[in-house]
Amino acid sequence: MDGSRIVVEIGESVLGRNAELAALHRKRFQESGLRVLNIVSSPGSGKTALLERTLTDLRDRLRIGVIVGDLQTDNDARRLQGKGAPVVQVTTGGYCHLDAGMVARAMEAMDLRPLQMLIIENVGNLVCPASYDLGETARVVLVSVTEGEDKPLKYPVIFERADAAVITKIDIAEAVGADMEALRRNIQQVAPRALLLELSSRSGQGMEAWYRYLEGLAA
Ligand SMILES: Nc1nc2c(ncn2[C@@H]2O[C@H](COP(=O)(O)OP(=O)(O)O)[C@@H](O)[C@H]2O)c(=O)[nH]1
Ligand SMILES: [Mg+2]
Repeated sequence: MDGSRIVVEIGESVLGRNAELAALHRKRFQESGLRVLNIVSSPGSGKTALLERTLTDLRDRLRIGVIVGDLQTDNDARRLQGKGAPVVQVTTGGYCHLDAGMVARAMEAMDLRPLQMLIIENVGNLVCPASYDLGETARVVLVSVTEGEDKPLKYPVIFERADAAVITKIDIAEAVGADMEALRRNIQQVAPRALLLELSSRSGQGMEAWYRYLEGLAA
C-alpha cells in the first residue's frame, strides 16, 4: 500500500466521524430550536467586523451566542466581548477548520438554553472548512470586494454548499475598482440557490437585509 492511499483512508474516517457527530448536533439543534450559523470566508473578509456590528445592533432583538475559531490568539473573542453575547474562542493549534468535536467542546463552555441563535465564525480560508459539517442550520460564505471577482470560481466547493453568500465591504467597492456585476454573476454560477446579500459593516449599508435574514431563520 503506498503512502497516499493511507492518507486518503485516514481522511475518510476522520470525515466519517465528523459527519456522525455533526448529525447528532443537527438533531439536538432541531429539537431545542437553536439556529446555528457557520460563517466561512477568507481571512480578513470581515467576519468578525460583521459579528461586532450584528451583536451590537441586534442586542435587544435576538439572543445570540458566538463561537470563534482561529489557529492562534483570542483576538476575535476579545473584539466581540462586552456586546451582551456569550463568546467562546477555539484555537485549533494549526488545524485550518473547525470540526464538530471542537464545536461540541466549545458548546460545553456556554449555556445554550437562553439562546435563539449560535453563530460560529470558522477559521479563515476557503478550502478546509468546506469539508467539515458542523450540524449547522445554515452556512454563510462571505467574500469581500477586495478579493477578486474570480474567487467563487476558484473555490467553488465552499460556495456550492452555502445557504447565503454575503458580499462585504461594499463601502470601498468603487475605490478598489471591484466589478460587482462579475462578482455577483460568479457567485450565482457556483451557488445558484444561495441568498445573495451585499453589505458594509463599516457604513451600515445593507445591514437591515442581513438582520431580516437572521431574524427569519430564528422565527
Ligand atoms: N472598509 C471596510 N473595511 C472592513 C469592513 N469589514 C471589515 N473591514 C476591515 O477588514 C479587516 C478584516 O476584518 P475582520 O473582521 O478581522 O475579518 P475576518 O478575518 O474575516 O474576521 C479589518 O481591518 C476590518 O476593519 C467593511 O465593511 N468595510
Ligand atoms: Mg475574524
